[in-house]
Amino acid sequence: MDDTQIEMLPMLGEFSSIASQYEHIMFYYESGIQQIVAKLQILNNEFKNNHERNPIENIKSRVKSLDSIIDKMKRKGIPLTTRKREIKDKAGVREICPLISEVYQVANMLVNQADVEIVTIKDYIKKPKENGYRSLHMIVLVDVYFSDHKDKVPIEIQFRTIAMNFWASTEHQLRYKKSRVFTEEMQQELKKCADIMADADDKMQNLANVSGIVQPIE
Ligand code: 0O2
Repeated sequence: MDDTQIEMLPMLGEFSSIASQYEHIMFYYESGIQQIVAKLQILNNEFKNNHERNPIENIKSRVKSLDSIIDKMKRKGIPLTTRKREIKDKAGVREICPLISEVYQVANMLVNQADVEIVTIKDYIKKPKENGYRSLHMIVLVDVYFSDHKDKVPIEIQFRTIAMNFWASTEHQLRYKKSRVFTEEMQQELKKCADIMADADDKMQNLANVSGIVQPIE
């Protein structure tokens, strides 16, 4: 099934047909997610075998719900009738590491694999968003073998530390809660919290470097 099918969103009046398209296409994205998650788990286990510690704290994944796709298209002013692949994070994997060096280490190990192709990289760790959001984002194409053909399935991977994830999860809830109060002051407070998280990440990284448990970031 082709990725463009979900993009050929008819008008909202034809919602039921979109919903059935979505059901079909979920399987395609879930297969890609399974591939990426398996790769990350193998890297984590190998690392544990060789170094007696895990660089990955947690792996989460999801196929974006149809409601979220439509919400995001509205938010970005993308017409629901577009045929372009405007929403690139329909399938997402979030990989959480204790340390910043491990975020980059795991990301490099993954994209060095022959069946994983980088489409885009956005490094919000080196260049955080204005609101303080930090994470390393990649969209990759991963090979998936089906019964009679191979497809390259696009997956968005967000690599973060535990501290970055703590901030982003809480900020997401505050910002997107339907009955929300989200003032300018709250935004400023959140930015301060993001700075505290960034400082904690740096300090933890320094401690880990000094202790010799990880290689310093170049
Ligand atoms: P959800 O509900 O988490 O899925 P592009 O895809 O390049 O056209 P986009 O989508 O803005 O532009 O890309 P970007 O910046 O890489 O962000 C994609 C996802 O990163 C978001 O998906 C969030 O998951 C996360 N993200 C980005 N910025 C922020 C932020 O400021 N705070 C938090 N908490 N998360 C952020 P969705 O669909 O917006 O949300």
